[in-house]
Amino acid sequence: RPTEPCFMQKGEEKAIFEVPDHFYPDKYKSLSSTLVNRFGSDAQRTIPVRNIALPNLDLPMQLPYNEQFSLFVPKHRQMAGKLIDIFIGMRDVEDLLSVCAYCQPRINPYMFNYCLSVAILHRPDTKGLNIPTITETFPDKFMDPKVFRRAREVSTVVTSGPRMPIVIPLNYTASDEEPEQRVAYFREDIGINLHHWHWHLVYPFESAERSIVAKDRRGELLYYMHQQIIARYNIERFCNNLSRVVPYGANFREPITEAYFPKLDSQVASRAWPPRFKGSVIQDLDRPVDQIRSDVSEMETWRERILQAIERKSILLPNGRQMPLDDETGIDVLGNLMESSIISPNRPYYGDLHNMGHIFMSYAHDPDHRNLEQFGVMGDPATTMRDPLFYRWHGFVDDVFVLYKNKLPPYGKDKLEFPGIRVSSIAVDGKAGRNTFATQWEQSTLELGRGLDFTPRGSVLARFTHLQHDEFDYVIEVENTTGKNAMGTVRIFLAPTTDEKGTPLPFNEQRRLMIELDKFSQGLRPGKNTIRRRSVDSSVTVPFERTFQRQSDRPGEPGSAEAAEFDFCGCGWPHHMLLPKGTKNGYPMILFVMVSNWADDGVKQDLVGSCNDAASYCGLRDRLYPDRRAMGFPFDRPVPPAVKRVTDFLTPNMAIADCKIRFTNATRLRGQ
Ligand code: CUO
Repeated sequence: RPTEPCFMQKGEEKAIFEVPDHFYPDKYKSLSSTLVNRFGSDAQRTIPVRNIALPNLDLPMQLPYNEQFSLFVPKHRQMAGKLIDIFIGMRDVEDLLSVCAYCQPRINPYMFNYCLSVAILHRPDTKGLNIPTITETFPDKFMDPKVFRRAREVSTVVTSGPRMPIVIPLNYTASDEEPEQRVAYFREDIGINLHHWHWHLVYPFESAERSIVAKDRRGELLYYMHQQIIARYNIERFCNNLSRVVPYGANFREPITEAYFPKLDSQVASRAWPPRFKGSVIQDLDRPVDQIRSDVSEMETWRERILQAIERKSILLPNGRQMPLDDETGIDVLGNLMESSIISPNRPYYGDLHNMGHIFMSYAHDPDHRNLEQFGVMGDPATTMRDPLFYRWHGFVDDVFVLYKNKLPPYGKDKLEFPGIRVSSIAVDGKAGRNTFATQWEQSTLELGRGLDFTPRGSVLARFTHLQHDEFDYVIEVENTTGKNAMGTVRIFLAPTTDEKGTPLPFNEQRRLMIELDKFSQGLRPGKNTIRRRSVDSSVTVPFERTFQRQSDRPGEPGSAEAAEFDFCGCGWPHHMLLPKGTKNGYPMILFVMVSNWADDGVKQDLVGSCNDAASYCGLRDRLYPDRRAMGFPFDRPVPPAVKRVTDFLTPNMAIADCKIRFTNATRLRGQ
């Protein structure tokens, strides 16, 4: 916190950091003893901070303390890259602590938090260290600011003992007149926004330490994780009588139909996040304050060059040579090129299309800073998924990747089949009945106390409503006729059966709407095998506790029951959003399963100590992506013209089942 550089609390114990005098910024120097008294009066422990030689912070300090910070702004990215390198480069944890004590009152808090989180994730000596989730440190990025006013009231009235949770309403950013509001529960879901922020934390764009950026199949995972978001959002739209997302990006000069009024306040910048009005058009940017000067035509040039590379299946390298995009790794190269990160193979030529897209859209309301406004929600990975435009932009980005994928040959039977293995059926078994998924609303409680800077201190609970489903089991019957033990990879997907008009989906469209629910390896004995798999074990999701809570150091409060580490393990789609909402009458879907040959998929590596429960969208920490097949396999490639329906696609090692998602418009309280 800005005014308490030397305070921390662990359990019931309070401790104070003893920092060398010159660590205090000039403005606090005369107050140092007052601060120590204010924050340290009830401290039981004093932690001395090492007096180290201080690094040069000129670059990261160029961002004013009370400004917004965005990973998408190139200048901010460079500043953050420098600070990450400083944090990573500290000799040991004690030195890291010292440099943090020095930086914390000087460096923009958003940037400080981001860079320290990246460093903690990547330093060998801090792996597994708990840090508070960003909903706790910066709750202002995730919820209606009215909550904070009420929190202040509550904490003034109830100065000790338990406090009543503050209830955050669902759907508070627009009225029912706005059709897009029907999917606000998805866009504004706290867990979904946390997942996205966390993903970009695990996959930073910039660092002198190349290995932090150049993770295994990073570009491909950027493609796949965002592709899955768009597929999930489109199904969510179908369930709410909305048509598919209309991609935005083929014509940057067209007005953007969707408005968005975020109703978020930045507590650090003391400003409301700016809205975007209906009919906005992105414009040339000239914002000296952010060191951004870029014309829309630049985006058009990058886009055309990328499209040309796809057309030729080959990219231009800085040395003037061409590098072919091959069938296996081409998607990874394209992901890095389009994102782009420092591992783009040719940034000077192909530019920074996706990141700058976020930037142009986030400044549509004040492209030349004449109104002294900051970026809108599109400019921050923690908030961008709130905006309908995010899905239009990533819909376009996905279409570009698909142009490339469509150049690849369809998978032949040799790639799809698993000789000797037959899947006879898949079914869903749960409380709602066979092949029926049940969804409803649920209210959960979050701790906001750490992100709120007022006294009396203590717990501040917020109660919010989100989608939830009843847990269920998959039951899969597999026959192994090879006469010996076999090892398979079980891949489970879910897709709608009809489009927004109720017309049956051709398979070539349906495959783009296949959402991954689970993937796991499975031993198969000779003969009949019945596989039962619990929905909570999904390889896509992380449990609720891990999405929201760090390991509680305050017994009796949320998070204390299940120790949840907040580091790489926090990345994962929130489990409460595993399934689309469905409809009252039961939204028809098909459930798909494939058992592929592990000999062709498996990656032999030691998984001890890695968080491997949400690897599908997040990968594994310090490991290879645990599946050798293309991400999205077997649906990532086009199919032969003869394959019109999913039934034409099936090989003996695949099965489908018709199922329904039945939504009940009722709210239950978590844990009841
Ligand atoms: Cu995640 Cu555009 O990459 O938001």
